[in-house]
Amino acid sequence: MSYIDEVKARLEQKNPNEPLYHQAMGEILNSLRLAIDKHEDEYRKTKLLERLLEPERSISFRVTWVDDNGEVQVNRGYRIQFNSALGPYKGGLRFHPSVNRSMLNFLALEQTFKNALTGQAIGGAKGGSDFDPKGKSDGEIMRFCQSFMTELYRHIGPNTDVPAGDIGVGGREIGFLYGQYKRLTNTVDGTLSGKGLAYGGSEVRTEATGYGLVYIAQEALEKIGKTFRGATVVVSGSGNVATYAVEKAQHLGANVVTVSDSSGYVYDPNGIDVAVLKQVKEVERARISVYAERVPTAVYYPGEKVWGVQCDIALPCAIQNELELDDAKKLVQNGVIGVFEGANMPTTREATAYLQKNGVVFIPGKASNAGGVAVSALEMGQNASRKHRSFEDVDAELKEIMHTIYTEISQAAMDYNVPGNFVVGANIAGFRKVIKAMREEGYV
Ligand code: NDP
Ligand code: 2IT
Repeated sequence: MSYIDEVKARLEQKNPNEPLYHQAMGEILNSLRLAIDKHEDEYRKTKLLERLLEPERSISFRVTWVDDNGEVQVNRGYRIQFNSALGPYKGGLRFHPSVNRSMLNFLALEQTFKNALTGQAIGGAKGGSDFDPKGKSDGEIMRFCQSFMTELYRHIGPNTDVPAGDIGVGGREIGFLYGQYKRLTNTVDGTLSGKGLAYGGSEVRTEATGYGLVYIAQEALEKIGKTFRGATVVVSGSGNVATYAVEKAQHLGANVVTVSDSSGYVYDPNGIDVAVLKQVKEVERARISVYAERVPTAVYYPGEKVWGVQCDIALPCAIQNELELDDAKKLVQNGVIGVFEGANMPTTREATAYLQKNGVVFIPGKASNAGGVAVSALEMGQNASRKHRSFEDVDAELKEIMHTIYTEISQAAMDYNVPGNFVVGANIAGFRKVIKAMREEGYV
């Protein structure tokens, strides 16, 4: 059996009931075959893959809080500090009822490769809780965040681990978490990115993931003589990543016709009105169906996904495994040219393979959504130097970072004779950086 297959079998056995982790690990290992086979003996001897795929530290903890009815609630909190070879642990926090160890192992592993691709000195981590923020009052959110941080604070710090947002964790939650961190540590050191501009946040962090996604997609499209200008674009999700992907695609002249949430999707042939979208989702925290009640040209399709809508470009920006094989078939049938992942692992492996086989340009999330964490690292730099950079300055650097990522993943794919296969390119380019540091830092 090859070293890769041996490691894969052993890790699946060691992490039973972790399908998302198996999926993320499987995709990475499959891509790495070309890079590893040449060094199989050395890597086997130094147990390189076993080390790479075992998180350095996994923390899980009790989070108790009192709801508005005076009832005690108990949730589970996590932080997976996956790999610090390149720098302090860095990655978001997800608050969603589906959160479990498998999901966070998958996300922390992806984050390790993604952070390497940004070219910044940051390791990989992820955390969160099975807490469901939907329908909770501001007071409940605050008390939950304070209780969560009452345990987490001892494990993080500006040179140790810097958490940020992810699903269910945006500016409001980061504010509550950071306030409690400061109270407990009596330090103002910036730990946590995605902070408000009034207290150490960076310009462009809110926009960074969606904007970065569209920047890298535009570059890939230009290489094949296409562009966002005049293109019809389908976006899934209506949270942070989706909203700013819609906004930037529109800046570039696209007609974005959908957004969605877990209840259904909205189709607006006139193009999504971003001001209404922000009002409904960011201010009112309402369901996306409310958008269709406000905008006369929009139609709401309950319980359906966006992938059947005719488009040139698709941007999955909601959640893992939201774009399945049947969805990929519909997209190809409708003539899609490019699929660029805003979410983490939104496309199943079967769907990815189908899109690639049918000549669709496909960039995986660990490369295409890296703009968010990249600007988080710029926020860390601003906090360390106590300098505030302008919107234009940070935006220009974000664009440059996305360009460098595109160049590196293209080159890595070419090095292994699979030009245009950005899945292989991203995994190999990320792997090379992480293992170089791991080998130089010794075996522990
Ligand atoms: P948000 O919480 O702001 O938004 C999440 C969106 O996805 C909501 O519209 C939500 O709808 C929708 N959604 C959640 N579950 C499902 C589901 N089962 N089916 C369909 N839609 C669903 O999160 P973000 O925008 O921050 O994150 C979106 C994705 O992008 C995630 O995969 C995240 O890991 C990834 N990402 C985020 C980054 C960031 O900077 N925020 C950076 C890089 C990647 P509902 O309200 O109904 O739950
Ligand atoms: O998946 C991700 O890259 C994020 N949720 C952002 C992480 C960060 O540290 O900004």
